[in-house]
Amino acid sequence: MSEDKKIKSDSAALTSRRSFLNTAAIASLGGLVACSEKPSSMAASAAGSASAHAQGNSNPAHLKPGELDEYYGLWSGGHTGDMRVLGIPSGREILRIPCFVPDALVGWGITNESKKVMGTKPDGSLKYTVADTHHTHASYKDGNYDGRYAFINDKINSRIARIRLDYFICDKITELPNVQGFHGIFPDKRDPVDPKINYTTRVFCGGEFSVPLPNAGTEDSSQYRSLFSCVDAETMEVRWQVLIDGNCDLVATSYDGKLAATNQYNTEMGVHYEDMMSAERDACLFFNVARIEEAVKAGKFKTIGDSKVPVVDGTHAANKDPKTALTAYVSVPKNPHGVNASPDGKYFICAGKLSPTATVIDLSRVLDWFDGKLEKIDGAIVAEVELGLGPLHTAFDGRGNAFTTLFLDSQIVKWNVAAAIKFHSGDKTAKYVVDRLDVQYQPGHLNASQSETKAADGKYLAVGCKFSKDRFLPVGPLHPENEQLIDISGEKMVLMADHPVRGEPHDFIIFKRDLVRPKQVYDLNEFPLAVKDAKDSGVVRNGKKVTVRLTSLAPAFSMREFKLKKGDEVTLILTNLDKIEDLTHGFAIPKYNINFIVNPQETASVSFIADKPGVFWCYCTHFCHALHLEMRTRMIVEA
Ligand code: RUQ
Ligand code: CUA
Ligand code: CA
Repeated sequence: MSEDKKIKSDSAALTSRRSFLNTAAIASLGGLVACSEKPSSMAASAAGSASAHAQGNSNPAHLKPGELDEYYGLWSGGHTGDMRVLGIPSGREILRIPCFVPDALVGWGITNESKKVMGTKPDGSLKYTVADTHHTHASYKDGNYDGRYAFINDKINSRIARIRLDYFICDKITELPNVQGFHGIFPDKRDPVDPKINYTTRVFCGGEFSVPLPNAGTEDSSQYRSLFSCVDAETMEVRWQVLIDGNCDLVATSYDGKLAATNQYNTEMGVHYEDMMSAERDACLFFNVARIEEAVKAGKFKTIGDSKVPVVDGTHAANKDPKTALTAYVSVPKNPHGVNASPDGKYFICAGKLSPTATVIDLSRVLDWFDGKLEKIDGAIVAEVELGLGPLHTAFDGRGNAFTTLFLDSQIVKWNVAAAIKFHSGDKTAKYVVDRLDVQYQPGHLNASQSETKAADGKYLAVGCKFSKDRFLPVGPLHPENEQLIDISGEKMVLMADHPVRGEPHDFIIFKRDLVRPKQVYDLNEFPLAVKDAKDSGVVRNGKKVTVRLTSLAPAFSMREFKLKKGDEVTLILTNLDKIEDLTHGFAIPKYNINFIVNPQETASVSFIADKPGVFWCYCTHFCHALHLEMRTRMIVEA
């Protein structure tokens, strides 16, 4: 089929499917998904793998043993509550980084150090043990990743976690006050005012669900509101919040630091989903960061409940005059999902979800509106073009093309942004759809290599397919998800690989491996409790409070046994004195529900009551040495 004919038939199909979408079918999206078996997808998948095979052994997704990947991928784990690190293009999972929920491998949620990061109740137990991570994005410098941090959200308990990208560990978690359903997250890319600050200092967080403020449990939904929050990237404290009309969903930030935005699917502020779909248009809500911070400085804020965080007024009513407005509501079609910044710094793109369109918003015009130079804020819309059914998220190749997931169509559509703008401005000969590729099945997020940076390189596109159906061996009712990798270096997209992944990754970023400088050995001095010399080992008693100091050096712990008395309140500190890369030890105490690891030069501690008398073989759980099985110490608890 010639390119011309293909595009024509595509748009014909689009129109008919669009009218289908506008019928009551939309009221049962879930049903639509479950029964959308698509013979055309199967045919296309065969074609897709054929072209991958055509590449023969040169398929870059198939790395030879010992070969390293070119890119890192950071994946949010979904309701496993962790972050995952993948190598791209191989798709190999290299690490899971625990943050919000306990992790038995490393002892996250067991050690005192990890509990302190996670947050505890007054009795010392963990405040939360469930989480739902959706979005992860990394810190910037000069429009590219600087390898310092990644940030990730927990939708269930409205927490933001920071991951240090030197050790690939979580070092801070903050709970947002007065927010439920914290969903979108995005770091800023530079300061809106100070040109010297050309790196991330803020992280913006979108509150999706509206609640009474403060949350006194009222049923009257006219009292419910959502907040947009700004967290300090260094201190991880909440700097300010904005009270808004409607809700927040995903978040994007501009390359000049001046604007942040969130797409809004519930401008109706409905509490039932029918109400949330009642309006034909919703919005993309823009925040003028510099003005908000001026307002906070000038004391133009209130606080809510026990929270001390300043809250400025970003509602329609308080922001009618563009010259003083903190916020601007750009209208976009019905229940949009996803807002993404193009790597040229010019546009934010909202996908339609319940509308088959993408809306392209020109950021310079939004700034014009704030300056009183654009009469109507909707004048910032430079394109609103049809892409297909259920558009959700958009990625970029750095060559002017956008790639949008079509959830209902189970497709990725590649489209040209400049052509879409031309088409929208009246040139109906402008062909903006460049290519379509069926994916298996129902894609949510997608992202391309370096797509969220000025260095978008248009090589690989990963797609998170929410349903894998028939793509893998059946394993009972719970299917894995299917992460697919697509080669986007040419005009046509080529499917390279399928990977089953444990549920339920959402979003991810892919970046060049040389942008991070990971360290494999800790610095002893980072740990205030470090037992720096095996000679400092021992048991120190202060009444019932007992401190056990221990070191490890393959294949032995510094004490072969240690004695406690029943009822002792014990804190056991273990420093791994091994300096060799990859020499990690574990420490398990049978019947005391304790296991954790110490990496080279790391110190970790656990606290427990020695409530069970007996002999307990504390042993190394992490394979470290030929004498790994012999690596033990006796904990003797005297009755
Ligand atoms: S949302 S499938 Cu939680 Cu990222 Cu769009
Ligand atoms: Cu030390 Cu195994
Ligand atoms: Ca709506």
